Amino acid sequence: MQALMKEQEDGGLKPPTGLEGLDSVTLTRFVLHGQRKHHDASGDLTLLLAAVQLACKVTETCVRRAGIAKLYGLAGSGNVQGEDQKKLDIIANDTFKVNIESSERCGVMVSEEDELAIVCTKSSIDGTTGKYAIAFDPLDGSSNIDANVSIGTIFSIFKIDDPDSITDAKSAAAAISQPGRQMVAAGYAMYGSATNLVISVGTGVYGFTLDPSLGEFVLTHPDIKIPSRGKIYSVNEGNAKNWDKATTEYIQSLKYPEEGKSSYSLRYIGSMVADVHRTLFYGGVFIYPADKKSPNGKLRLLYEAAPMAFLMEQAGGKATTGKTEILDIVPEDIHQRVPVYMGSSEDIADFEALASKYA
Ligand code: AHM
Ligand code: MG
Repeated sequence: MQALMKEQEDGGLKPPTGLEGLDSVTLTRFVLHGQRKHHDASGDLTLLLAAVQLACKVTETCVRRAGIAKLYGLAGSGNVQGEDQKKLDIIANDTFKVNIESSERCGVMVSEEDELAIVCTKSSIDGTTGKYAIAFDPLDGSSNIDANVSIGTIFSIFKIDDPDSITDAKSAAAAISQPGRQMVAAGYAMYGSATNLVISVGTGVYGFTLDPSLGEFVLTHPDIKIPSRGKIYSVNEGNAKNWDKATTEYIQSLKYPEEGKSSYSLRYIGSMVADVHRTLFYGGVFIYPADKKSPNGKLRLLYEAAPMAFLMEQAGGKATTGKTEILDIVPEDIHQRVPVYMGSSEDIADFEALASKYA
């Protein structure tokens, strides 16, 4: 009885004394625990996160079986960015859309794969519009799919001020066009050698690993903090001839440091999820700059740059475009691109000092 009372006091996050070795904090329990701490919480965010979690599990199953089930290769269509869609891109997109709609807690969805913002159907129980908006890249790192290299899903969740004002794609886009600082949750799933789900609801960053035997995400990395300085830089150096002066000089300084300092190592996977995941754990910088060919860079604000910037800041790191903090940008377009420089606070501060020299 005493053990049970102890568990109730802790909201279910700490196991009764003596039983710690047997305890697993699942993502579901973690989110419910957070909800219980907010007595006025309706449970809507919990239901939405449960839908996202399930969509991640379904997508990871498809990714793991892709070779066997013949899911590699192009689907024969293109998306709004003019990029070829892979079969898995479409499966992942449909999986996220159907699960999020079914939660009935979301009013607006924005996907990398859909040109327009989507208005979700109203609740079948009380006819209300969900008060959350979600933006997602259902399968990031598409160029790595067929080579079985780590890929992932990225998402950001916002609260909508006036859900009843959403009637069409335009009002849906307006409702989700909020700066990243107003995000209520962000996260990513990485389908790698293990499947991780890393999430923040604005109170630190928590990493879960899918236990395939249980089918549950289990807390493995509580309160992730990025080292304040790292030894790795991550950028597509093949674009170097088109970089601006600040980026060129910064990368040069990492490769040819002053006497007595060690040069940085280069690691570039080409899946943002995997490159940012490594940066969170090992420190250093992840960069996708603007260049002469892509004046705003490649990565999309709402469902790539902003959610990752949110996680970086929550973990003690920084994220900037070189001119402004990524989380301060108010989106002008749901598929807007921004230059990205994110990672360890001291490393990004070094870059910002250089960028201000060329501003
Ligand atoms: P995608 O959403 O079509 O997969 O594109 C985004 C990806 C990121 O994961 C990654 O950081 C970047 O594109 C890699 O681009 P590049 O191949 O130009 O280096
Ligand atoms: Mg993508």
